[in-house]
Amino acid sequence: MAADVQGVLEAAGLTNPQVQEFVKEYAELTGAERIEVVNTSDDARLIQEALEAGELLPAGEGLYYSRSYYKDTARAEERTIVATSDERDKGTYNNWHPSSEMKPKLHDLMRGASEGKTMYVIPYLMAPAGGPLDKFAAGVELTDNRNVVMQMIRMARVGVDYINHLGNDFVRAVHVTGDLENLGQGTPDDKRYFVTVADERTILHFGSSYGGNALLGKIAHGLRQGSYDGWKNGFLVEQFMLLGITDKETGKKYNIAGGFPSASGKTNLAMTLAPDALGDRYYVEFYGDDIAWIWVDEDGKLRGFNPENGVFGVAKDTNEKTNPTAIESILPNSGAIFTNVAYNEKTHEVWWEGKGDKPADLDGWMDWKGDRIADRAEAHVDDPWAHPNSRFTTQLGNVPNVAADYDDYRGVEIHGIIFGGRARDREPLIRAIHDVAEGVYDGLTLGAEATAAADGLEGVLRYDPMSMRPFLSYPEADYAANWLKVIGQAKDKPLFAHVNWFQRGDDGRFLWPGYRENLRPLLWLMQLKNGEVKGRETAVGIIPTREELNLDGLDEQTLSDLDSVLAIDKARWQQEIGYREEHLKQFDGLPEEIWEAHRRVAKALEDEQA
Ligand code: GTP
Ligand code: SPV
Ligand code: MN
Repeated sequence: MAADVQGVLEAAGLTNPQVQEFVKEYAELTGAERIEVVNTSDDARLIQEALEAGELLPAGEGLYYSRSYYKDTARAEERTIVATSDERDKGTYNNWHPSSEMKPKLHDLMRGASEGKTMYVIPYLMAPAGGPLDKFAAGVELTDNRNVVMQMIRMARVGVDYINHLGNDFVRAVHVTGDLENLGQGTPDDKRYFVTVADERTILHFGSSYGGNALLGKIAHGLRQGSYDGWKNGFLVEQFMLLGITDKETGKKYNIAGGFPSASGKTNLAMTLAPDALGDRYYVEFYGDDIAWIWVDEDGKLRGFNPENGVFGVAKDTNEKTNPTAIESILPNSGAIFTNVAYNEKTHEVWWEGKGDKPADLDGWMDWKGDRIADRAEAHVDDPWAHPNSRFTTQLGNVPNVAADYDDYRGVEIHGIIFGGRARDREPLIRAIHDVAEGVYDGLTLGAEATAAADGLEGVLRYDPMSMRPFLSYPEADYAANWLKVIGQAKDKPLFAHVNWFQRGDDGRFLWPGYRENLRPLLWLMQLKNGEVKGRETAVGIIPTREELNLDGLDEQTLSDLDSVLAIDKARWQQEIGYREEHLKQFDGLPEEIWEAHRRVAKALEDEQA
């Protein structure tokens, strides 16, 4: 086999000699039977092949359904490792191991593991093409899984032209699925490993075909490797959404980037439309929903782009009312792929919790595991039909409010940076933070409930710095310093804010309606930046007054809950300061500015108390 790899690559127009060497090395190691170079134009044929092989099922005209193995439905954080040759790269959360230990381990697991299979060679770019960051954004994923190829075609820019001219400036990304039924997922004998060898720009993932474990351009490169490269080269790579809001009356446009942990509302916020009750004064544009690369340009402007070319969105609760834009982006002929939702084998419909009424006629319906709903045992009749981390994959071009300039490598200016997560108490709807160090401090102390996007952690309350905990690749102290350095270069500092759509009442219900209504606090933030409102100063930031928020069209319940949603519980906050101190102490060498910000907030709380 290995002998004719060169011929196959040349014939496919893959001429970069370093890439050729890389493919040869891993073709030999994994024992793949065939090599196939992938370009975006191959999508229709690959889809057809996958349908014929039963790897994809039809889900309507130009829509597809796939089911991953039932023990393989989310990222596996405890199996995810950052490896380098320098122990100083060991952080609190990056699960660092020496590369001298991890590389041989992964090579052993991968040896011969693709025998009889095709190895797809996917040249890709995690950036709008043509800019100076291309050399950090280019990669080649080798995978033995056809579904991964079709997902990558949707999520990244794919084709040989993205990498032929880049010499050695590409990430080497190898994905081997492994025998999913015999990997001991979640047991002491777990055989999966998801390793980023950051200082060699090499990604070796073994034992999954799911999302961030398998589409290596997205999470492993686009976030983990990207943030390591950003550290070494002076930019930021974050799990951030990015949107633009235009006020048609004033003609002003504000772009806001924001970090919320996985499955905590980035896609929904980035796709949001202004609530109907606000008329058509505000126009919201989608740039990105999961990742932003951020830098300061020659003019001192903070800018960012979305490196992805598609959306890998959580299906649960996506409907016409919560997220009409998402629904419009997965219509027939969009090419969207649904993963691990419920599927009707007769009508080819898909369904998930919160999509709309549950189908009354069970005929043909199967749950995310592929089990017939009508055959469920009594004890399981109420189990979810779709997996809570089930997803839809669709290209940015299908998103109706995607910004006209989303594909521009120059990115857009960023005026605001927000952090948020699922917090059932303490965090108000929004609190603005003028000071940069305090804003970075706020990001580092982001605390939220984990979600089903990470295997086995749903509901666990934990600190998730800047929403990057599962993706951090280098020590937190250096991470904080890189943030202060990059933002410090910006002439116009972004306004920071912390938001929370997830406060709950004693009865467990959400106090804020969320979704499209989330635009209201963001409009207030724009006005604050503009000096049009003043808000109410508190120890933990500036809170909108009731009068300043646009409340047109909100229901009675929301209006009566509003005071709670805007309240600061001082006792709870003082307790939080203690927890934060413990959290930050883990990070050796944290910049003094962050500690100063911490002490300032603690003191302000104390003074307020007196
Ligand atoms: P990842 O793709 O995992 O990084 O997730 P994400 O941060 O993009 O989260 P997403 O927008 O997909 O939302 C995750 C879940 O939270 C979905 O089930 C949404 O329906 C729900 N959600 C999003 N926004 C809100 C909100 O404002 N209020 C409430 N109650 N739920 C929300
Ligand atoms: C996340 O979990 O943050 C995601 C989905 O964006 S996955 O690609 O599965 O990592
Ligand atoms: Mn994400």
